[in-house]
Amino acid sequence: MTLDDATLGRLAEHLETCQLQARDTLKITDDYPDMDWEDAYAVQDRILQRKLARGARVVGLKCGLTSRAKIQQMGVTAPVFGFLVDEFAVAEGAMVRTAELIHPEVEPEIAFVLKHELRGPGCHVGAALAATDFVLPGIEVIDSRYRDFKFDLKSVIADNTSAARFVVGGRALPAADVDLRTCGVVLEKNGQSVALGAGAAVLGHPAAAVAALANHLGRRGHSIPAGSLILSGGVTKAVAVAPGDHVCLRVQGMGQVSLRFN
Ligand code: OOG
Ligand code: MG
Repeated sequence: MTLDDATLGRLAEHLETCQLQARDTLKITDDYPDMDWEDAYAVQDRILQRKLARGARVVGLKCGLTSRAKIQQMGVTAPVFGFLVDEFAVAEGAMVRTAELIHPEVEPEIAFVLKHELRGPGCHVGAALAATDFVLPGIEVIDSRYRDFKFDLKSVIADNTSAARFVVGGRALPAADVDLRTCGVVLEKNGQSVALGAGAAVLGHPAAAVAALANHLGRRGHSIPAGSLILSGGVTKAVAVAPGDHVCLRVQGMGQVSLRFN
């Protein structure tokens, strides 16, 4: 850790205020170039503490920057992890208000729901699949608080990995009933296919992202609780959305889930 308590608290307040007021900011490493990974996750934790103090509920966890497409799009090198609270959850087919967001983009993801706790280190695809109750399609709406989505890894971790909204839906399947590597993913915007891929784009197998999350939490003395919903990360690059857009994600064998933006 390089940052003191007061600074961590101030950065968390700043980034959360940007989120709540839909205002952008410059990346925080511009002012704190020496901040380390622990500092970055400590700022994220403090944002969560602020939300919990106001009555928020944690509804899940997310992995980000787990596909080559996302890594190339954002110019970064390693996966990142964040939290999902109830204020981010959107109902299937619902309207997302873009006025509450800065510059939203959508990502096609595979969501996991665990039936057992998963505790790292040492988790692998097999352990993640064994702990999985079912998988289903999910659209994540990311909205970096950083101007023009320009950030480095530490800044984006502190900003809860750009988490803003998400929806899951379609058809939930037991993980054993689908080959998550070859399973096709098609993201449509206003009826046109705008991004497509297969599950293997996410670390070779989307369950590898869940295992990486468990290993990340394990290093910090935590685990993924049973019942958790986990977004395993965008399969393709993210696609910008604007008022009037309708976005539909189709995942092979798992139906579709959609969102509208106004
Ligand atoms: C960071 C979050 C990336 C994903 O699925 O890869 C993410 C960003 O690109 O703003 O959620
Ligand atoms: Mg994502």
